[in-house]
Amino acid sequence: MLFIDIITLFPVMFQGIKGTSMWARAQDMGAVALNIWNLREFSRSKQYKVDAPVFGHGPGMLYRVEPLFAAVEQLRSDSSWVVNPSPSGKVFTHEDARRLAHKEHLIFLCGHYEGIDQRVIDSLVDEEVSIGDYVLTGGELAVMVIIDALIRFLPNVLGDSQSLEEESFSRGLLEYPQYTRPEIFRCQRVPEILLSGNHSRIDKWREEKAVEKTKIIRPDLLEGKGGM
Ligand code: 6GU
Repeated sequence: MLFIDIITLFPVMFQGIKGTSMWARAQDMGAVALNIWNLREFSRSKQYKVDAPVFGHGPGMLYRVEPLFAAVEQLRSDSSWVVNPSPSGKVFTHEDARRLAHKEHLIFLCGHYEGIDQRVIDSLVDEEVSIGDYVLTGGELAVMVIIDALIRFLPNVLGDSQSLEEESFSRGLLEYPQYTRPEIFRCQRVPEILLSGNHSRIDKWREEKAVEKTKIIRPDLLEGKGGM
């Protein structure tokens, strides 16, 4: 069982996803235990203030250190791994999802405004992760993306274990095109070969299509594979 604690000022953002689809399934089967904590409840100041202006000059508010220290120090144990989502972190990949899925306990911070006080990062955070080269208004969506990606690696969460192995990125290729019924829709036919029943020819066709697509859309994935 993987324990996940999320510290956020906007717990409501997680309510929908927590009870939906694979997230619900993973919790129901005991693969993951998710707890959402309101950062404000860890603030001891009268007005429950959790933010303050940045020292120096320029605009922006930061998360104060005290509530974050109180939260992490209450929740963590020796086996905890603290992740701070941030556009200045290392870009999150399929391999990071697999690696995080093998931890015992993950604690996610969700910064807003301009971010969090550097002392939190220096003393509490094990890893900073970005989900891509753009800026979100807060860490919650990034945390959802990260958890969604890692949940797929928890044992038995995906019904058909093949779908994990065959997918894009495990093989370093984008996914080949797939079709279902009907065979003809608005004059567009399903490629004949997929109806042939010939598994080895279908596998070969899928591989070719995957390489073709990867060359056009993500040539960087083929670098170093002798595929260019
Ligand atoms: Cl992890 N957080 C925020 N706020 N923006 C991002 C991000 C994370 N990754 C990309 N942009």
